[in-house]
Amino acid sequence: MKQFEANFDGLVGPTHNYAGLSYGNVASLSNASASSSPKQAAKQGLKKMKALADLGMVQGVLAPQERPDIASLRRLGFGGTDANVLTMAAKQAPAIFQACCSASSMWTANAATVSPSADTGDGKIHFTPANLTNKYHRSLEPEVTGRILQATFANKEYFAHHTHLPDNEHFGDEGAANHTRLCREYGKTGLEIFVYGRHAFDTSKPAPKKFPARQTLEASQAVARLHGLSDENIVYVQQNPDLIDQGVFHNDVIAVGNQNVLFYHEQAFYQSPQAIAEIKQKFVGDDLHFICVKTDEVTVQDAIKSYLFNTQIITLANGDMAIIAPTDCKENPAVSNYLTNLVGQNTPIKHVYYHDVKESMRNGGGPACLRLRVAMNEKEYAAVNQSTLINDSQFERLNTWVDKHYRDTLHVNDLSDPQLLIESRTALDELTQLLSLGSVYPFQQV
Ligand code: SUG
Repeated sequence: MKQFEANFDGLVGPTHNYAGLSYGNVASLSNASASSSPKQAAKQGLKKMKALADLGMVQGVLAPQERPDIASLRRLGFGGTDANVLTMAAKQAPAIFQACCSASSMWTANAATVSPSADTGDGKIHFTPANLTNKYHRSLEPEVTGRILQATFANKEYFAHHTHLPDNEHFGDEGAANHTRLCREYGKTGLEIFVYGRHAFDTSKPAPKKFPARQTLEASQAVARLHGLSDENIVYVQQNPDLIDQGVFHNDVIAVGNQNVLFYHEQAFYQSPQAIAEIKQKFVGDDLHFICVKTDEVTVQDAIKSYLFNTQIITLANGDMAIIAPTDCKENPAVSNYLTNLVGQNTPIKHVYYHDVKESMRNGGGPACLRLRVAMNEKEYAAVNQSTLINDSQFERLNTWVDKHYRDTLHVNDLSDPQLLIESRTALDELTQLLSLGSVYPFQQV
């Protein structure tokens, strides 16, 4: 049976803006209060999805969330009409209000951790939505994310959905952004690498001093248990705490893997030699490529600015691998040189394709943040909600939908405009029909 990896990208929502909400994420902080373009952002994302579909990849789309999140604001005591909730919250608690307007669900690498059927105890594909407890704006996502995932992967014969982990920092879970799977073939049992930032229940262990470690070891272990993974197919690796303090807020900002390739910065992991030795020892197969980028080739600062490691490594139909990189990598001389040399080396990576996803990059989200990987076989593919898959006609429909509903520019001061809420709900209502999702949003359930 054919086996492959599908990418499900987050569709950028109509309230995409720069509010500086993510302490520890350099781009988010430095672009706070800049004007955004929700229309351009959504189109840049769709263009990347279409390009991957055109390369022969299976490409899906995950719907955005309902924002402004009126239900969360009501829970915090803002009442009256929806327009009143918006005005009062924006005036009395602007930071909380902005958090409730974020389009951050676009970064679907943080939507969930996914284990393919070849790895799990019951032979189903398992999904655990990430609880994203470290940032209030992101902690609003998991429930609706769970509903969207269930509407996208609805068939219970093939897909198992878990509730997100307890909403507590001890179990802080950021999903696939801190999870990489290595394998010989997508349909064969793989090695699931869980990268965590700190130990929640043992504070004597190393941890960053300045910026938060969003993922805990205990959360990663809980996800592995829920998915029924075997110990011999798991490696837990601690992220280098010094790098978290420099702005590497997720592992996918400094490392990425695909099949038999692990592409990472030499400073990515705490006790790196031990981690690499364990990966080598547990990986089934002998053709494993460790592509380790040295600091004198690309500094950590250049890696963070360009998002060299927030690239997608994909396997093309002819078996070659390609890197999907943000144009920011091309604009950085050290990184661009590195990539040009890399494709000429003796590794499976033979091509680099650059994509402009700058609207997302300004909030610290590169190509890899925008996608959730789901390795699957033909039967599982047939069981996916087919309206969520990108082909020429669905791409056209979604582009037209963006043109119809999205604003060209948006500033944080526009977020309390009651008209934006109406526009956003109208757009999402139509989207649930385009993607055959049913009623996944709170406003559809009242
Ligand atoms: O969680 N930025 C996101 C970026 C997520 C990137 N994802 C991965 N690395 N997988 C975050 O920090 C910024 C929103 C704002 O500031 O308006 C934000 O949420």
